[in-house]
Amino acid sequence: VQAVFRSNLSHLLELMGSGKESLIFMKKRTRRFTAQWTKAAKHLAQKLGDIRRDQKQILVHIGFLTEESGDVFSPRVLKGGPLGEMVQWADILAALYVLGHSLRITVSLKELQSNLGVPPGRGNCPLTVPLPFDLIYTDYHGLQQMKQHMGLSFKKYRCRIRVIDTFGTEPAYNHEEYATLHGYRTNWGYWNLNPKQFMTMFPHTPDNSFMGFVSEELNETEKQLIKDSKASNMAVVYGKEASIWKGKEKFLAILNKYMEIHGTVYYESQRPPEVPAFVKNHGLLPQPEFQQLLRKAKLFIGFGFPYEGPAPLEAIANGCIFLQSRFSPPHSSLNHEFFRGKPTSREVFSQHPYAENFIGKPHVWTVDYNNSEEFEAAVKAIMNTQVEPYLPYEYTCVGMLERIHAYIQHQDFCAGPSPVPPGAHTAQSPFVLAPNATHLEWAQNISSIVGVWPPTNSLRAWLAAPGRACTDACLDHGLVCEPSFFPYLNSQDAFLKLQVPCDSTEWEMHHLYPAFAQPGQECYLQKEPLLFSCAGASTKYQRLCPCRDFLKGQVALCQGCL
Ligand code: U2F
Repeated sequence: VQAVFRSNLSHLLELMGSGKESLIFMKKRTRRFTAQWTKAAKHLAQKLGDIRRDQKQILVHIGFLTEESGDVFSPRVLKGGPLGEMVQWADILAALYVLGHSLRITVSLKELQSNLGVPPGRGNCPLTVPLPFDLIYTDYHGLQQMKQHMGLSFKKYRCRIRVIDTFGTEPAYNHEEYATLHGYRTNWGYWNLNPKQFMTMFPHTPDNSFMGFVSEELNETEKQLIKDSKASNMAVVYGKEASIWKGKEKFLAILNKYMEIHGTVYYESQRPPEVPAFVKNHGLLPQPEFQQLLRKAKLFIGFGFPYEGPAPLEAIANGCIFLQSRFSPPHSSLNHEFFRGKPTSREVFSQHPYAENFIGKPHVWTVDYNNSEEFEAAVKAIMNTQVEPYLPYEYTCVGMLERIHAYIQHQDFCAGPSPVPPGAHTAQSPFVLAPNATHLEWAQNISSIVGVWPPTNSLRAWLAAPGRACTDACLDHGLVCEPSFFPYLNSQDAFLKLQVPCDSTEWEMHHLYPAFAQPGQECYLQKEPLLFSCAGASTKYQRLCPCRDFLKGQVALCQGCL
């Protein structure tokens, strides 16, 4: 059956069920975005022309909302608790539905079992029940539940699973044996999935797939209206939970000299003591009213928490400037409680690194909050800075649809190891040294390898400087690291072509390989394909890095990726 784009979302709303506060929040959101999704579907249908898209049978099991994993989020929806995950799941459901796939949605263990065809209580029986789904979207909680209740089917079908994983999972943490041996074992990691099966909220590391969510898009009339009604002295504080405001009196006092400060902090009956009396607190607002508030405001200001949420994108999309603090030293799972135990060593240099690095000035100002003068100067400058509402393409409905479409169409983790390129280990390898002798390119007379996505001819490979991760090394050249290409580079020939003086070559299991070690002039190749990793660096190594181009505003996709 071919997938047909859908424009009516009422059936999806039925599928989403009811009862829980979290589901109510998600459904309101879906309803509110219907027109945007419909428009985006039309747009993408036109762009794709008449390519064949098979309709997939998809199970979406939202593990964190199940009672069996505690469901700590639902009771906090109206009390200032996290909403980012619900925003994302609502948008994933909408995108899959609009793309025309067949959906089942489960938010309890019982529903999960009945959909998997596993009789309750028979989780551990050694049966492999045929799986009626081509794809399963879930989270770490759901993954655990499936492992417990699918018996042997879990192993057989886990290549069909996609794990929605807000902050990401790096390969070193994902590989069970390696994680255990080298201190990367955490509560969450070591599932031995293909790292691309983990899908993140922001494009944190190219080792995972970037899933994202959407934010409201404004048309020209709305943009003009916003510009006309902006109050240049109005600020909204980022933080719906009172604890976020704790100890911020100093900044609030400075800000109060110049601007009228608004908050949307949840409270029961009295003003939370953390929120000073000069702040106009609206209480937690429903999403549409929060957007309205952002439309009037000039400044959206972050105090360091929550990390990497949706709200700054919404603020910027509504024409605010986002002011946030730089973290020095950066926060990570090694030094901060919030990240501790998360399967990544990624260093977070500000409250919202995506806003800092992918958007930046004039929309985003990242300053050192320990320096009051710098902070005050930024506030003053912001009041006199004009900005247009801005939403990166990858966070528009059509951008998200396009990306999920590409993943469904091309990502296949059940196919086994990627095909070896013609003559990879012989003289006739698929790449050549670029004319300027700095990197390798895919040879023009060798076509892209069939069945590999992204298309291999977009491969460009560099030898990174010592201590430089592939993630950064590729960005240095205006490209993005593409882990799917590691297998084609993982050869003696690649080092040879790059004129790296290897005294000897060894195959080992290490998440930084392939790499060249300066002392000893040794070249190391990767023995374990699951450990190929864009993230990670050590001053001991110069890593061999596979990079590719990307579409403007859509870092997940290359020029020839659609
Ligand atoms: C992030 O979760 P949060 O829920 O804390 O993220 P926010 O950026 O605050 O935004 C979530 C949504 O809350 C909405 C707003 C956003 O879409 O429109 N909202 C609202 O409805 N009413 C209000 O008064 C104010 C905001 C992140 F997303 C999670 O992944 C993390 O777990 C969490 C902790 O870092 O931060």
